[in-house]
Amino acid sequence: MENKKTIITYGTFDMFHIGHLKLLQRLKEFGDELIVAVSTDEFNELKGKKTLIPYEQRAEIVSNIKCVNKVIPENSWDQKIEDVEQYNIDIFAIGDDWEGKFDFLEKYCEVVYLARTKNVSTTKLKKSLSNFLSIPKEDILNAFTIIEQLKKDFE
Ligand code: C2G
Repeated sequence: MENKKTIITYGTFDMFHIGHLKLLQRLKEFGDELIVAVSTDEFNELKGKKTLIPYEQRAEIVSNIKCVNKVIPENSWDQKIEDVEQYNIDIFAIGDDWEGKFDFLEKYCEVVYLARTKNVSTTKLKKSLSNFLSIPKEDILNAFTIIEQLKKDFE
């Protein structure tokens, strides 16, 4: 395809959620090919980020997202310039939680920071999961008993 536009983004994509999906879908609208560099487990340790889902599964999920054309591993902070050159990248894009952090790439390609999707994050998902799991089992059982009783009362 003549003057095909290629976009690249980087991320952990742990517990894949709607915020990740909306970002990737918006990125694909910028061009024709979307490459996603998924942070390896080792690199996440460097980032100080604890992930629930191992790299292989995170990479497989992202590579099966309709708008994603290619997944590569993100092993270090320093691979972006090399990736931009190797894959003939036209646009580097990432969520605006990184605003300004990757402006050095402007010498090699367009740099775009996109607004994050509000009210969803892997951290929030983990928190609600741990809140739910911390409810004592007897309280959950009691709730079910009450619901069953209410259903009988209203029969
Ligand atoms: N994101 C978003 N909306 C959310 C959550 C995340 O748009 N509610 C975006 C982030 O801004 C990022 C991408 O989804 O562009 C992936 O988010 P993370 O998995 O948290 O990625 P991060 O750990 O920030 O890794 O070299 C760059 C780093 O690897 C980025």
